[in-house]
Amino acid sequence: RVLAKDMVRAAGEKSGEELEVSGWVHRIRDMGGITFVVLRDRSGIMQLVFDSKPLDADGNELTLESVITAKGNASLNIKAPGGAELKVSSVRVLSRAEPDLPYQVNGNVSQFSLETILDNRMLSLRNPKIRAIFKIQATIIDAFSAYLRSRDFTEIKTSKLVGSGTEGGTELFEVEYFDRKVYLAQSPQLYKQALVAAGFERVFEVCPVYRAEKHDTPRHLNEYVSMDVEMGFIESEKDLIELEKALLSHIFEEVAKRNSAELEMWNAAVPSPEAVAKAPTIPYEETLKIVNEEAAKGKNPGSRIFDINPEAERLVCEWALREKGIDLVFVNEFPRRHRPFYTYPLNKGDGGAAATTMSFDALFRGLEITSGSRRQHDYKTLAETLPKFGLKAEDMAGYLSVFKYGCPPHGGFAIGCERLTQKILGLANVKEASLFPRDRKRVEP
Ligand code: AMO
Repeated sequence: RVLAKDMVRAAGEKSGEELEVSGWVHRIRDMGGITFVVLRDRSGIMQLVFDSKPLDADGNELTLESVITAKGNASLNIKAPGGAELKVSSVRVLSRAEPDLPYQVNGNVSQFSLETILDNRMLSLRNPKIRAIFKIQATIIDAFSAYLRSRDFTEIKTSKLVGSGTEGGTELFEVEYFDRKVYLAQSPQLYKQALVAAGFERVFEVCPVYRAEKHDTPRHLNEYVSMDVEMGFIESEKDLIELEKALLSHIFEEVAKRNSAELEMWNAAVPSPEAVAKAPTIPYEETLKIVNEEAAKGKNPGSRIFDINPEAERLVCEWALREKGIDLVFVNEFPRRHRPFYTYPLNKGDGGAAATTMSFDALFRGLEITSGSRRQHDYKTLAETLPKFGLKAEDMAGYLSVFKYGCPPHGGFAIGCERLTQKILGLANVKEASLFPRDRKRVEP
């Protein structure tokens, strides 16, 4: 079987030979005497030429999206998509599509609303431009994993059924588990830390996580893919920022190398490693200052921004693009009140709400894509900290035992896979970067 991407080569190397192609009927153009059919396979599209109306074995006309196999001779034709075409001598319909397609697969993606695209997900995923999103996502996950393996990280898979939350108590989905209640994991946080302490030292996990967030925004999913990293023997969050810069550089390079066609479909580009190297790290308070100076130049010069909210994320990225040549910013030293209980203080022994922490976020093209931090690994301090975050030491006994019996200083971060995909391609909504997104209303398909 010859793929669409290899048609030109096949037309040259195997001229005169009969070739076989298979795929979905993408377009049909009946020109009277001859019919052009554009066939789509996993690699792209190709043109088939029939000198009479293509029919199946029962004499039915070909329908869009039917799956067929065709045989014939290939020849070069600069007017055909891809530059070659197949003159068909025989065709077999492997699976006939009903003619009443509820979604126009060969249409222009931008002509459909997100609702329509998601309501018809099984068909909309057939569109090459939509499928391109997930080809790029596959590269992101592959490059993420490959880079970490090359740095001696071990891949882990941890349970998604957990006894308690980690990222703040409110966003948990309850699950009935025999005669008790458990929760869907919001993050592999506690397990990745436990495995560092267990001697793995360096671990990573790519996994679904669950957030019972009630709001419907272009940046939130209720289930998303978390790309998690945890690393022992670090000094501060700055070691993690260095690691993430190298990791993102590698991911961007691989996407540029393997997915140039997909990037082109979306008119998108990834930053170069040189640009990533220039991404600034700015402490939280200083970031707020920059953001407010930027806001003062904008539409509402009187309004003040007190938090790194979505508006602030956008403004600081715009600033960085202008001043540093890259819209990637690492914000570090967040106040304790903004971070989970496990975050390590910047100044030893400082547990107060006003204290600063060894933590960071990565903001890319106006959106938070990563949170990370050094973790508190002192057993006593942790046990004292839990109640301040509304957590009970009894519920967290298993987690606490990690620190009771020898745990190195460590830290890590998590990249939201869909958010990174969204920002690489410039998608308006993070749901576009999820194969089967879950939101408050949608659990189908
Ligand atoms: P955090 O809760 O900030 O940190 O999440 C990490 C990253 O995950 C992505 N993300 C989301 N993506 C889509 N929909 C959501 N509802 C959503 N929530 C978060 C973002 C975010 O930056 N345990 C820590 C990480 C760590 O410190 O290792 C954590 O989960 O890209």
